[in-house]
Amino acid sequence: MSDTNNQNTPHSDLFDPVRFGPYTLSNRIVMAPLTRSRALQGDIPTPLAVEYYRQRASAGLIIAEATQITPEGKGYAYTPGIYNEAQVEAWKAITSAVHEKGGRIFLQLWHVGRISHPALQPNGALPVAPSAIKPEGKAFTEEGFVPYVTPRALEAGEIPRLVEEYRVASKNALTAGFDGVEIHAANGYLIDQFLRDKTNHRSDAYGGSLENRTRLLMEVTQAVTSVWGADRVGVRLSPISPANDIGESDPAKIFTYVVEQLNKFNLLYLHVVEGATGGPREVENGFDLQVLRRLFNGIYIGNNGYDRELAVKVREEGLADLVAFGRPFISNPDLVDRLRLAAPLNELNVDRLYGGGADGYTDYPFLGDKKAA
Ligand code: 8OZ
Repeated sequence: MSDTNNQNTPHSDLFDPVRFGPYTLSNRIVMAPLTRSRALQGDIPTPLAVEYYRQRASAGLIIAEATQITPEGKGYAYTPGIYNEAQVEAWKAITSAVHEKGGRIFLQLWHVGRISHPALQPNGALPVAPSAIKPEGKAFTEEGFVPYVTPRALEAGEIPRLVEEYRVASKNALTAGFDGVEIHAANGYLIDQFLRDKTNHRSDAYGGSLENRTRLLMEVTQAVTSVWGADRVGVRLSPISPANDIGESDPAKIFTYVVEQLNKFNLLYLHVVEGATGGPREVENGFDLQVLRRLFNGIYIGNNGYDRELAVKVREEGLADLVAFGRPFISNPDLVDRLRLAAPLNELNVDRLYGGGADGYTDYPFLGDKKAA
């Protein structure tokens, strides 16, 4: 075998096996966690998700879609949960299907905090948050889009229950056959709301200083690693993203501190949304995220706006260990083959991202498939 795939595509180690904690991944290409809003009543993953993830099992690693750890952690219609047995059983079918295809799959543990609405909450309660500050924007409910409300500030005495919910969800993920878990600390959801001074105005042990704002993430990481061991746990951050009306006066300072603190756990990986989530990689008032990569003592996964060229380049330059692709994985179940061969990609059907059934979910063609009539 030569070290080229064809004349035009010099070898990249993106396509080579790589050690990943206790695992060997078949390549360095990660399927990013992607909300698809197709779960059944009771926040149970749809049987269609078995086929969806099986189709994408050639990713070196799949990070399954954000999944609420508790009913209060839900912020969008039809997202799946990992807080009861029926959900665990449904996830088992998914992890088995991926494993049968030789893939690896982690679960992303999610609590949305204030990015929710009473229509999505048990007993129509207010969403919870570090502080009672209303986000700009609208929630996606079963009745359509409705403006966010002012959330209820969590009492300090409730935080142990919250951390316990992360621990139980972590155990459930283990029972469900996942290979590991990712703590969702990005994109303006609950943990990110605690980290940042725009959303955290607390005056107790969970607000104010860098240490206090980072405390919830530390406690959650402690709980999750107590179940999994640090070598099967990652954390996702989006340090310079404005997603979900989040904001911070000094992102470089808090996120440098966060990574220093995370280093104490010797986690498997750090997964960074580079830029504005789903948007430009360069943002105003950003900072050089390579600072975090250099500081972190585990594997660095880069994400956001990657194409083949950029992924190959960051590997050549050593700027990321693994590269996560989001939207390209929705429309290309065989994305790894297509990138390896520098083949054209299927177009994304943006009208079928959220909600619905197989359409725009499990019906994207593989290379060599006959086009549907
Ligand atoms: C898009 C739509 C709904 C949720 C995230 C979990 O931003 C999400 C999400 C993205 O992390």
